[in-house]
Amino acid sequence: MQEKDIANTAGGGCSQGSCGSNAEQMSHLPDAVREKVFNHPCYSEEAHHHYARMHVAVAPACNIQCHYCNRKYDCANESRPGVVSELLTPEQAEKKVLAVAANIPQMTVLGVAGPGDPLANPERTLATFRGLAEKAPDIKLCLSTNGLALPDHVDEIAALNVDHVTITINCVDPEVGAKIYPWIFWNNRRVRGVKAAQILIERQQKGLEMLVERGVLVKVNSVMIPGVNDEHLKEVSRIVKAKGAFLHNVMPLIAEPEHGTFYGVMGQRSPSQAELQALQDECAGDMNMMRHCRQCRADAVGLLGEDRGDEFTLDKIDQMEIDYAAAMAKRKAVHQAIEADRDAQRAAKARAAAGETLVPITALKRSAPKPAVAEQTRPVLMAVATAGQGVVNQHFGHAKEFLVYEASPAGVRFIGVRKADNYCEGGDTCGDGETKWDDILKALAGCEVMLCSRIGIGPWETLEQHGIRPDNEHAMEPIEDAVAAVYREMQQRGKLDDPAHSMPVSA
Ligand code: CLF
Ligand code: SF4
Repeated sequence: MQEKDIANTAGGGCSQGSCGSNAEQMSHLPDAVREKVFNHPCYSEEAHHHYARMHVAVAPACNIQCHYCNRKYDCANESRPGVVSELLTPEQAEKKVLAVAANIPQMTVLGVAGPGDPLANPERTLATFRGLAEKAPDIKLCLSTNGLALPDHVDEIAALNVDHVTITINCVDPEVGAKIYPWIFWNNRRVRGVKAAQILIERQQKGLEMLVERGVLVKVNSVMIPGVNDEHLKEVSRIVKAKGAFLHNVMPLIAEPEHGTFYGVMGQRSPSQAELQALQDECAGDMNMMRHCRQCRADAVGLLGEDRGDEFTLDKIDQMEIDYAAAMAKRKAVHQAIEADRDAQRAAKARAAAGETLVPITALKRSAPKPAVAEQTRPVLMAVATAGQGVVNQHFGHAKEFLVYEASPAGVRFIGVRKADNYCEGGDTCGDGETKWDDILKALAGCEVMLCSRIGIGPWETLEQHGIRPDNEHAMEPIEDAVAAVYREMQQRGKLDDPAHSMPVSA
């Protein structure tokens, strides 16, 4: 099979429109592709519950200007704007990666994603990869780029076994591109307007084709900018899939005046949750969609959604003695334990689906005491507080984000991530901390249930007053099983009869 065909096969098996690499969705992939994605937290939605990534900020310069970027901050193609990362030399980066790998054995992927464009700084980026390919061969290498310089470096990227490349492609039409990119720096001069966008688009498409030809998995990131490229992104999705991209990650524009970006200052609005989800669903007909992106900073460390960078500052790393051979053995053992755990979760899910235990959402109609009518089978959004491992295992008060799932008779599907500041600072009296209810309620908009491992009386009552039912009965259960079980309970209690609850996602 040609490499291009291998990448394209990923598109066929994703019935729910999420990343096509969950357990059952991975089964159809060729072994070579499955090996590349099974423990990559961005390329596999399931893996992101178990495995961590880290970024090293070695690439300060950029060769284009995006209207959503302020050069003081990290590259907004892969990161939230408004955060600044600590710039490292390739040698410092190498040291940091070895330190993190030894201390966080779940870390499987090293990405270079900024703070500028990694391929506008090719010496620094490729030197980092070269050092790590030799010293830490068990770590997957990953790269994120705007694509302008990509065709010049594809051969070296492939030679260094960089298996995953993200290209940010916001348009395939130069007229649209001219509204996003005021200029590019090309062949030692600044090019502006439609011409600039045309060159950038051609280089991105050529880079995508070259990577696919060489068997490198390509993820495409797109920033959804309402009124500029939102409708157009459906065409982008179709085209990049046809060229062999593995995954499409449509991210919301984040534009605030205080970030000092062109869009922020001009009042360009961001998409709502509902708009983002609707576009992701429309693109999903043609393409595997990533819905669990956290828009990480360029020096992020840890599971997606957590940032343990403070544990690995240069001064702290200097104090660490690292025996990487011993660390690799430990990493291998930890990865085996994770895979055993994933296998057990899959087996439990298979048993449930076969009707042996609880939560067979496919059996919802079988087990419900009342005949199914339209209102009793409406979809329900549920938010989940989790700290990883794919289970409901976080206190409500500690959640900095919620994973949102939709349950319906068709099954449980992952919808996306909603960020929220945590409610309290820990301790046994969950609920005593400072309330950030505006943020939390915005994050939970449209959700009828919030599953967590624990919650205090005060926040319980507040959530109920806002029409969100807290549920801590399913602590430590696999998330999808827990969501399915709650849906079945709602159906059995007639809670799906009230169509007034079938509210759309807002915020
Ligand atoms: Fe980093 Fe990006 Fe590689 Fe992942 S992040 S370079 S593909 S290892 Fe992942 Fe972070 Fe989203 Fe990026 S969640 S911002 S998609
Ligand atoms: Fe900023 Fe990244 Fe765009 Fe460069 S590619 S202008 S760093 S957002």
